[in-house]
Amino acid sequence: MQEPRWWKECVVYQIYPKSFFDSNSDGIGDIPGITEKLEYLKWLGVDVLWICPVYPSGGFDNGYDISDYESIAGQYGTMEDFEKLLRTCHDCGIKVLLDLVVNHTSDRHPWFMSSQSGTTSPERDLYIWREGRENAEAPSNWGALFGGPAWTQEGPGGQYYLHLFSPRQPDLNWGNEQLRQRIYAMMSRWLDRGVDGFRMDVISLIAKPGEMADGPAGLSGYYDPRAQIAANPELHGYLREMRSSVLDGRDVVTVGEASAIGLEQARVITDPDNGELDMLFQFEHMDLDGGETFKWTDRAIQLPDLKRVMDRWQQGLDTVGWGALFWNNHDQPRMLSRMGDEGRFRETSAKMLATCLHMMKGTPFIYQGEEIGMTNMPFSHVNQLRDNESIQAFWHYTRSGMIPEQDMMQYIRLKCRDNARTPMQWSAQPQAGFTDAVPWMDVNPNYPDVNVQEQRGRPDSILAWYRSLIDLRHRHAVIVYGDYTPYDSDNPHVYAYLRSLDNQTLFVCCNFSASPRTCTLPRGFDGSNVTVLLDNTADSEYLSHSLLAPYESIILLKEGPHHGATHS
Ligand code: TEU
Ligand code: CA
Repeated sequence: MQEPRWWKECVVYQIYPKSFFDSNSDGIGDIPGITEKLEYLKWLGVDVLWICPVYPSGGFDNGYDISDYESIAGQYGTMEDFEKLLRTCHDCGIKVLLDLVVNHTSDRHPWFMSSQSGTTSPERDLYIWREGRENAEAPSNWGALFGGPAWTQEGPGGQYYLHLFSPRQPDLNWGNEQLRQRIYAMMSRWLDRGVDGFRMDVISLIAKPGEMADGPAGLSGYYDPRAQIAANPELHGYLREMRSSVLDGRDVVTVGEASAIGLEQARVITDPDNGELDMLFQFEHMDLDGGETFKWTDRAIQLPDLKRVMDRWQQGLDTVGWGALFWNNHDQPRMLSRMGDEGRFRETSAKMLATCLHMMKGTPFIYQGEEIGMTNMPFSHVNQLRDNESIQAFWHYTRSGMIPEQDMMQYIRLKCRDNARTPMQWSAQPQAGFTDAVPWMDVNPNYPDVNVQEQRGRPDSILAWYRSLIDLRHRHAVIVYGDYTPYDSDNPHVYAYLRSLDNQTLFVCCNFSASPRTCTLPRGFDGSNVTVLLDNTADSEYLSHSLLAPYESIILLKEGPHHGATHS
């Protein structure tokens, strides 16, 4: 069994503050709004909050372009509001993680303003500047994730600066010792305030290779360097230095957002013996419905692919390392719309998806609204969008003629990040009880039927189901520390797996389809020593006939020796 740690036994709730709850009627969610809803979060049973950036920013990427790491943006409140939130959380036994965005800053950060003031600036080297090539070509054909080149020239004949996301988000130079020390000092001051750890934004990309050479260009005409950067072994040195400079001796947790990281590297990064990060988010399962035009396709995630990826990561981190489990976050479309059913089986499929994730090995993350079955937004016009990733993509692909407008709007509805950023649906009151002003972003029109208030009193609601899953994790060590064994791996419609610890075996079986499906009971699970911990389907025929109803998920607990994954 892995080394017991508090953050392995907890459930984390991710809050996107701008869309969570507006306490002062300006249409924007804020920190006092989070404090007002803590009673709900405590009732839900979550142990930790991850709060997305609330710092002053350049306003380009909804806070992921920071212009001051150590204060609070006025729209969210004051530092006193934050300290009150932190105190109130700790008083009710909830820990708080902040978002650490240190791969880049805003171009409005004073550090960058100084750096770009000229080649003699003492802060020039805090960022990544390179000479252009002949005939005013950029230093390399690297592309930015939000479109266009990853290099911007500071002026005629001037140098170029690197920005992996957008020109408004210049990348910091982690090769610069002074920069690293500034980041570590800032982290230490937040931890001294009592913060319990960090979610680390694109931490896998901070170590740029010395040679930033051209790579094979994609359809965009640019090369996507993220996999190459993430593979740079220098990353481990920075993470170990961060641990020894800031984190050692503190009982805090670090969660790396590690796009483009492979399993082997993830094992190195989260192996506690290496002193790097405690856990990380991998994204292979979230990229399964992408294509040549990035996420802008109507391709869907296929269950066999999801099983292959999740089984590999579950087994890969089973004995060494630790994963952060998620289906949803502020960058992803709602998983209920992506792999569940928004119609007749909305509640059943939402519960099934939750079961499948929460019984796995790793720390589960719930993204705001997921626990009540919020779905994607039926966007009808680009003017409803607020995310520059979506807006820039819409105009790029339609104006270039690569994707017709109506197709692009369909891809936007399926895949855009705005889907996750519509206001939290608290009640059937106007604006879903999120605000009594005009919200910064439209509320999903299904809020009269999908909201916290309607579900909080209903024992068969999605919300009640999440509370039960969280409670099970708190009460059963086999869910946290049990070994993971795939089961019926070739079944194209059912995702099943086993968890085993000491004398207990858990069997988790999830029908991902709208039709009845079979999945043979594992050997030894047909006896009297089996308990049904949860089943989202009344009058289930699974135990009697191995028949799963549409989107049925069932959790069985067996006391006694583990027979392994072979069929009965
Ligand atoms: O996301 C990193 C990242 O790669 C995501 O942008 C994701 O791959 C993409 O949005 C999928 O479309 C982090 C933050 O979570 C995201 O909100 C920021 O926009 C990004 O970094 C830059 O800070
Ligand atoms: Ca507000």
